[in-house]
Amino acid sequence: MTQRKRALLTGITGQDGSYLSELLLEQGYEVHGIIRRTSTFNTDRIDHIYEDPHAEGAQLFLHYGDLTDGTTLRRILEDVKPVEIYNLGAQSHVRVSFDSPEYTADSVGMGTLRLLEAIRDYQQRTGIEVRFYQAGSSEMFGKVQQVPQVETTPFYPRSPYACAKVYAHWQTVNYRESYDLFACNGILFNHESPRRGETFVTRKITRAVARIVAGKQKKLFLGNLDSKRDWGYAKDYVRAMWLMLQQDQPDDYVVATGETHEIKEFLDLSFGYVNLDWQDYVEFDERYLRPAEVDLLIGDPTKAKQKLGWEPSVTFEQLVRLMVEGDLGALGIHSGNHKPAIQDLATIRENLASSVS
Ligand code: NDP
Ligand code: GDR
Repeated sequence: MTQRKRALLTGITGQDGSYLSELLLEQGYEVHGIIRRTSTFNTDRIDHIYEDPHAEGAQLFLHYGDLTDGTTLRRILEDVKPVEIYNLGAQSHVRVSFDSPEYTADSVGMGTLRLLEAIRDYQQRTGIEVRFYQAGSSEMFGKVQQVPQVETTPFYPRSPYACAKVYAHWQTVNYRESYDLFACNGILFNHESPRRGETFVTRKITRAVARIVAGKQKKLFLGNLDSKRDWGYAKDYVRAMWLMLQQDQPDDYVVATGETHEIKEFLDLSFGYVNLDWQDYVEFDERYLRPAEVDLLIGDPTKAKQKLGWEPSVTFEQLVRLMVEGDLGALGIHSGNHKPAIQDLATIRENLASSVS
């Protein structure tokens, strides 16, 4: 019997960690994830694929650890003996990184270095090749210098988060060149899904749409609506991560749709989906502004298309619909198939009230 390939993920409880785990399990991997000890459960996104490790045939295993704790990372690596490691763990909120710059740098920047050091020693000692994926970000491009952004576009990070990601990016390149490590940087542009964290702008909007429809929320407070983002679907993007580690040579890749949209377009589509006008609900709150903003992101995924055979499968309109439907569904509101079936807010609320009473 051939042994299953073992993969180790940091950030398994996050949006991408959950989709990547599903993909790896489908591909026949044994999946190991590092989770943080928290006072309440934080495994919602992976509960549907988790099995009791005592159960015969269990393929998903969880280990307590933290990117700020190098000793534990080393111990987990020794125990699990993975052949692929995906470093997805991070304090990933750009606005929050201005409030907690030191912790952000520690988890994102130093965390990556701790993991790389552990892999270097493990690989040198055992002779086993470990392939490494680093979750890089379009935020590294920061201040617009060139559009669309490609792998060779210079970085100009504009937040503590982005500065820490640039550090992690170059450390990854350095370990590849210094120690012959199979290490890849994905430079991923924003990617979203119904599993997106609730405080990122897209999910904040679609969740508010559903809550407004359900009568649970009256207003939506947002910050800067002028920035533009290249938004794709998270499930497509984790496929690109996996493909990078299946190549003959390690390399760095931009993963993006090649289209950019304003936040106002996202608002138009998501509120429009339930026949509401966002201007009646959205209000400005300066607390959501950042001290420095990234105004325009648009990626050119040509290299990923040519070398990895990767393509995004979901359009911007489909992504918005998926997310609005996800949030409506979570509140028990079913909007019908792929069209704005919600005609009348009062009727929806009436139906909802009768379905829960
Ligand atoms: P999420 O914020 O959804 O998930 C982050 C994950 O990191 C969670 O599992 C979280 O655990 C874990 N984590 C946080 N701090 C630590 C720590 N100190 N040690 C170990 N784990 C930690 O992020 P996404 O899934 O959206 O993104 C995955 C990665 O890709 C991140 O590194 C992000 O910066 C990067 N990225 C994301 C993009 C996007 O658009 N989504 C685009 C480009 C890059 P917990 O559940 O306990 O909080
Ligand atoms: P971003 O995503 O900073 O691009 O980082 P986010 O959704 O937080 O912001 C996108 C844009 O929306 C503006 N904005 C608001 N943002 C939030 N979160 N909340 C608001 O109320 C709000 N109002 C306006 C922001 O100013 C910004 O211009 C995401 C994260 O997933 C990173 O980890 C990842 O690296 C990058 O995407 C690529």
